[in-house]
Amino acid sequence: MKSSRNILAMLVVVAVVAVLVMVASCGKRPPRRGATRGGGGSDVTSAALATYVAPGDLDEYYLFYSGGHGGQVFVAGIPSMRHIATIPVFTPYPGTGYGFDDETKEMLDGYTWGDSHHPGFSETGGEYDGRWLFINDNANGRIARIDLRDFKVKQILKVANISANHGSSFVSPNTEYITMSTRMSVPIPAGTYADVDEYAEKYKGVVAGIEIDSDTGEMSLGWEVLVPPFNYDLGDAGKGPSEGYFFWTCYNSEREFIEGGKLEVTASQRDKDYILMVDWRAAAQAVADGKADTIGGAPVLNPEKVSGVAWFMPLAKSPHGVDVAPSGQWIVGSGKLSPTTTVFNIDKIKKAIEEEDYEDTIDGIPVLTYASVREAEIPVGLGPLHTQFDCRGNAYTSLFVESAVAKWKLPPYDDTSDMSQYVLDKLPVSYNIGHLVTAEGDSMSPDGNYLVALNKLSKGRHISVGPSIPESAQLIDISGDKMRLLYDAFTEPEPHYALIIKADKLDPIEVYKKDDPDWPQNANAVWTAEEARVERRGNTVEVWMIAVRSFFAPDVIRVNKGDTVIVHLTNIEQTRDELHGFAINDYDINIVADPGETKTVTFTADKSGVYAFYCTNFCSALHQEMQGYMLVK
Ligand code: K7E
Ligand code: CUA
Repeated sequence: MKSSRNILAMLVVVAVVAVLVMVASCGKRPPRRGATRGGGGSDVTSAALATYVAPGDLDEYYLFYSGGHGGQVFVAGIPSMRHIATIPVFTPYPGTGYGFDDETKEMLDGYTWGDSHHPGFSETGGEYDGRWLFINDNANGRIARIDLRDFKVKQILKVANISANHGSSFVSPNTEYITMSTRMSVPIPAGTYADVDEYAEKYKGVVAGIEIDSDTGEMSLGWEVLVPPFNYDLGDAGKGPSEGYFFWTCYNSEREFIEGGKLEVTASQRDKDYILMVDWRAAAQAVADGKADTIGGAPVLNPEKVSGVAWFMPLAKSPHGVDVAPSGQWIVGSGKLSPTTTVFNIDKIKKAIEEEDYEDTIDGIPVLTYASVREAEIPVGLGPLHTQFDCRGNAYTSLFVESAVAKWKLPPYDDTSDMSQYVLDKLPVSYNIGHLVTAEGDSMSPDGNYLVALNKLSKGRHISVGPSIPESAQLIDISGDKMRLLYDAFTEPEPHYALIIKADKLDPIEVYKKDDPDWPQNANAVWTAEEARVERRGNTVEVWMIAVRSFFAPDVIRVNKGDTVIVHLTNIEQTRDELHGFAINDYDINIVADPGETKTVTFTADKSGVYAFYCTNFCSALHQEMQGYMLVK
């Protein structure tokens, strides 16, 4: 009797601790003051209180949202939703001089745009570590790395054989690899010709793992896997029990492109498409063992010859998102043309692989038996696209067709007779939601509390700006049983995915300190007017220039028409936000140097005459006087 009471007491303690741990892992709930019963406030005042960040106060989270075909990343604060920065990535941006100086121009490599879709944070132990933000270019097979110490792009990597990199940038829990994948299959290597009527045989899909240097973040190609000519869509990285796997959805498993046949029709004939699964450790090992073919200079594994690397799992019709739950146990896939979301169980997947429980094989890739790997199908609603998670065991799926967010409970389920009982709430959004994101929702310990719905249309919810209207981003409180709409924000074209990170996880620098070992000195930096100079070597004129409130030294550059001119501009300020720009009129040049930064621009003086240069960044009361002349004889 006594011992059973002790056991009961122990169980109670364990339960209480478990609840505390669960609650502790959730972030701070948004204030609900106005909403409390008897509080006297309306829904509107309660929402206003929850999002109001008083002048001078700071937001709790950063929101990093992709700029789509604008090629940028936008930064906002949560809960205010105030836009605070634009990080140019694949597109020149004169506001920060990006794409005008030699270094960033070389990174852009002649491209003037990209299509940024999915930001991915670097992780340590499945948690956002605040070091780097990666983002894919859906147009040109590229991926970029932003350094979160200074919010600037440090590398853009173009990868062979990847055509339209959409299923990217999903990061493994310790940032060993990041996903890339082909959305529109083409013949490989690049430059190979084959007509679309040879699509099924000659066109190829490729998925890749990009290896990350854990000290520097430097990206390089690790491995590629040759896959059938489907369209590889979204991806995610396994974690916990599913760590070591990458997942990608794919559509057009009909593997055809019929001229004039409308892909939307031809790619929607089969009942099921697939999730592709790659064991990235096995892929890396196979490449190390010399099992890869070289195509377009890249190591490519062919599943017809190398087994144990890739598998398919069937998934209902034309899937879009695949999202791994925080525990890593559940893999959630949604088919755009199916009103359900499917939950797969990693234990069942591993068992099916071990027992070779296959229902088919496609181009050497085994297809796991659907009934063996599926855990449940949840009737979430129409047009399910993407799923995010909170800290309380719930999932949130965006419903494009229904323009709503569905909140549902993750497994386990006690009663599977009617799965609709596990759809807990639905909130309409305005309108046609694509992605959605929860606070730290891709980590192993989401904060929950806030969700941002990234909608494709905002019609009528703002004063009119003509035929092209902004997209809308709606902030939603998910800390209670019912979701609560807090705020409408609007964005430039066109956010796809976004990520939310706790503000205190980032500690950006304020200036590039002169003797900071973390930021190696630029070889062409000069810090005094005495060191500043102009040197001529044959037809090359090289200028080492300083910028400081409120002058340039030197302030006259004399060259001959046809000379190559190299200007190294060092902003010698060590005060926060004291930026200087350097623009040469009619030469299409505008570089901007942050405090302590050196930028180089190289150009040909191809027009004779007198050209003024000036500081483009308002820096002092005498900013207008900060100017000089380039004399071209
Ligand atoms: Cu759904 Cu490119 Cu992630 Cu757009 S994608 S919504
Ligand atoms: Cu320097 Cu304006």
